[in-house]
Amino acid sequence: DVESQLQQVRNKLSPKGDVVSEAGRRRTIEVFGEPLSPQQVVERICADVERRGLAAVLEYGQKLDGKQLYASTIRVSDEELRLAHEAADPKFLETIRAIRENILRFQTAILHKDVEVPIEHGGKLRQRYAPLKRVGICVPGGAAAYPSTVLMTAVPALAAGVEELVVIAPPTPFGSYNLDLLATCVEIGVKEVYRVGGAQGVAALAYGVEGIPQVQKIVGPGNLFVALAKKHVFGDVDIDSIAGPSEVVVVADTTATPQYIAADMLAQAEHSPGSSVLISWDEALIDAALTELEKQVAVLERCDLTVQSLIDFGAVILTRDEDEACRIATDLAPEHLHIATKDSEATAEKILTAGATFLGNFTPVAVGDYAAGPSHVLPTGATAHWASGLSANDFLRSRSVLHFTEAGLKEIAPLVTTLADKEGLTAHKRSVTIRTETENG
Ligand code: HSO
Ligand code: ZN
Repeated sequence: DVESQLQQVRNKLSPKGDVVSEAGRRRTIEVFGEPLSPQQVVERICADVERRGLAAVLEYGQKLDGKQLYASTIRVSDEELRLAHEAADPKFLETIRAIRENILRFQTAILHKDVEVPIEHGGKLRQRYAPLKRVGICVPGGAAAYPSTVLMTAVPALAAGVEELVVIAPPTPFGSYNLDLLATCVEIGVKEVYRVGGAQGVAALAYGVEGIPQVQKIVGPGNLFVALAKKHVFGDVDIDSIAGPSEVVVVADTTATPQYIAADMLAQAEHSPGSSVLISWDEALIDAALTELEKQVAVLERCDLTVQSLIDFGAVILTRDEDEACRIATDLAPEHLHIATKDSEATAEKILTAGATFLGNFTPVAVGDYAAGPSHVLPTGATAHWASGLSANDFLRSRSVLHFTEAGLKEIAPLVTTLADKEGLTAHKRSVTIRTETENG
């Protein structure tokens, strides 16, 4: 039946890696001489880093990442950063600068602005915004180097006015030993980079250790240990969302170009795991897209991985009509939604639950991944029902400012006193009436 088929697609679309999957949670790890769940391991690491500081961070780096670092080498030195920047291909740096400008322009435009609302009988209410001071960014370093992740997290923070940006990346060739990654940091103005990853890296940022002052918020993707550690330290610091593997839902009609659709689905599957779902009410379009998929995947560099990803996390859904397609896409709430229909703007209005929506024939998801302006850190695994992508506004705190005149207070006083009476808080009531009630009433 339809519901059970849909559930199958939901499962495919939400692999969530091992972050929340049964298999991931049930796994046991022998780091502390006894089999423990990933969560227990992360809790122990975090507690240990909180208690013993840098010594614990360095020990876990040795034990888990197989890299012996010291208090003097855990921070990437200014000299190393300078050399990495010097060694970088000028064309690469030019690209980073151009993308930085794109992100800055968009993120600055969407920043919350201070708001002032007048009080009718006197005074004003304000909402005021100020940037966080110090933010930590986790950059993964396992399967590949991701300068784009530095851009898509650090530049929104810069747009918000964050002064101190700290990058942590594991001590790997794709992590904090990656020259392109370091050059990107330099190019956009990140001066603090630490060779630490995993739960110990998150804990170091959250609690602060010798040489790595505490941050106020930790953002950025990571593996199971990073994700669990971010959850663990939330409350001591703020975090962004917990991102799972990348996903796309493509909604297409007969006007779509099968070649483009296949290319977009492959781009997502290439993340391996990456999930691609095609929804259409046009059977011929689906057939053409599938034929194209087979043709295009064969010549891909990462062909085997991509095919496996398609098998494990790919799906095609033939619906009765556009409305049904939109209902299903809404239910799936994908990280990326691509709409290739005759009137993509109109279709988009019917699917409001997506991290980012890409319209028409000339907006492949990859432009959002790399260069357009909105951050590519987006809600996955159907969390787009309630979560939003990372933006400059996530690096702002808001505070409200209230300023009543005497006349304004007189006007609102009865509302306060009635509720204070109800709650039995007489001192609250008195703090108002002492100001509003004169001798004669
Ligand atoms: N699609 C990923 C972002 C990314 N793609 C990085 C390529 N590099 C999550 O939105
Ligand atoms: Zn991508």
